[in-house]
Amino acid sequence: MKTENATFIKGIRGTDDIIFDLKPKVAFIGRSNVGKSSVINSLVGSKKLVKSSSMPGKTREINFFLINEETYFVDLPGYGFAKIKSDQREKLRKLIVWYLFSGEAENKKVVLIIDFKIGPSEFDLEMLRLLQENNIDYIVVANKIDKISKGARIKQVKKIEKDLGEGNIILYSAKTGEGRDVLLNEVINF
Ligand SMILES: Nc1nc2c(ncn2[C@@H]2O[C@H](COP(=O)(O)OP(=O)(O)O)[C@@H](O)[C@H]2O)c(=O)[nH]1
Ligand SMILES: [Mg+2]
Repeated sequence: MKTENATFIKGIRGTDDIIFDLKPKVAFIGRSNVGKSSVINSLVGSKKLVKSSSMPGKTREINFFLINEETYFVDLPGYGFAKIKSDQREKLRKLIVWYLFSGEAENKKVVLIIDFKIGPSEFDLEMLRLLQENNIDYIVVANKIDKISKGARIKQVKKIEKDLGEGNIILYSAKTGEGRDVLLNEVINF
């Protein structure tokens, strides 16, 4: 599928009219540097819609991108980044938890991005538990599969599924575009 139109709308740090907009909102979450911005860019076919940064933990706002005038892609700050001062980190954690779990933002879906090579971190597992407890519609994407040879992938998939306690993950590479059609299908017009 071609994504024709992707526009940055705004970044928010707390409640805002945009979260009451009833268009579907797909939030991309994961630890810093896992490739959230890159995944969004690869989905919309742009190298620069979302700034992908070599400086982890830089996104401090919740950024809204409108895709084809019908769906929001929502880039959340990364969690679990150790180099951010702990009061800042706590602020970001609260912002993420507010957006995902306060119930203010409606019509949400969450794409939880993990690193295929590293597997889920403790933060990822905690996030997964919260998504399940709060009955949020979510999917797990394992990004950076290009870093592992095809032959070694099945073993890694099994390990990740065991760690997550579930077997429904999308294998993805923002670098090569592998998995793009499968993920687009999940996030456009869900
Ligand atoms: N090899 C590889 N590198 C990736 C992939 N996705 C992202 N990266 C790299 O990982 C780093 C962090 O990406 P970024 O999108 O900024 O992560 P974010 O902090 O989660 O938004 C960058 O250097 C990207 O080029 C991927 O699928 N494969
Ligand atoms: Mg980012």
